[in-house]
Amino acid sequence: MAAHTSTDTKLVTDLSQKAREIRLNVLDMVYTVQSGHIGGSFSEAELIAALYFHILRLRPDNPKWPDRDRFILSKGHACPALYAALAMRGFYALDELKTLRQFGSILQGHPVIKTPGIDMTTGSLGIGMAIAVGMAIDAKRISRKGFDVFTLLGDGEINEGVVWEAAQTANKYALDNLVAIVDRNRIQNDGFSDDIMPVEPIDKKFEAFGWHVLKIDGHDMGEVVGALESARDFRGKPVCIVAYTTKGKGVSFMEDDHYWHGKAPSEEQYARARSELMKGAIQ
Ligand SMILES: Cc1ncc(C[n+]2csc(CCOP(=O)(O)OP(=O)(O)O)c2C)c(N)n1
Repeated sequence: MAAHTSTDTKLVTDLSQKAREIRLNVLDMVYTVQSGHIGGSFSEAELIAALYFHILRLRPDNPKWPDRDRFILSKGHACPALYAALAMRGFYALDELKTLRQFGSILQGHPVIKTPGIDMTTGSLGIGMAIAVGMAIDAKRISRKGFDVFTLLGDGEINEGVVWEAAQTANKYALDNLVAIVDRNRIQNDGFSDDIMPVEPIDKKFEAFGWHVLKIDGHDMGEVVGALESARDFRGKPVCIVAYTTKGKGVSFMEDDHYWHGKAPSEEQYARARSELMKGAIQ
């Protein structure tokens, strides 16, 4: 489905391993504090791994480096995966992950800009996309710093009207430094996205708004890398990547079940989930 699939097998294998580590860290942190969003963190794990370990130009020792690429997790509730990736990249110690959602922690329940590596506060669905458009306008027309901007949205999130206001603004300014990824895991917090508010055809909608669209299997790391590289290099239009994923990916009893949108596992569920992730039982 992707524009091209990466043939760099070592890169793809290494990034897949990072995605697995991200899932393990997410599981550990949500279990430890008994709070947080697993389902949407697991569906985005390959996307986050490819962004943070391959695509984004970042300096963990200088998180506010002005020329860095920007990433905005517009589906802000799924921050455990992002927090794990930032710790793994060295923005802060892995030990911080144990403080998820605790009073005074740098790792709040939704991303806040004070956290090293977080480019924007999000959590109110839709606003991340609008802010990404503003940052992309800055990079192209105001500061002209030339960085790229990536944002990740949920398929439930794109019900929000502000997403489409932002999409048409990106078209107006031909923001070819902007990539919006839709995590098409088909599930929101309490049911199937298409029952709550049908979102298809996502590809045709973005095309009608003037975007170039790629469709990928969001768990196939070759396709993820290929699409992100193509999107970054594409010129003339903003790019939307529709990534078909599975909510709760990697743990059999969490997959495709909205229960796991924001619930923490029991001791027995944690042990089972960890063992499945360690074995890579589900690829
Ligand atoms: C403006 C706004 N409305 C409602 C919510 C509550 N909310 C949090 S997560 C969520 C479901 C999001 O579903 P989706 O975008 O598909 O995310 P994913 O399945 O990838 O976790 C909702 C409605 C919110 N955070 N912001």
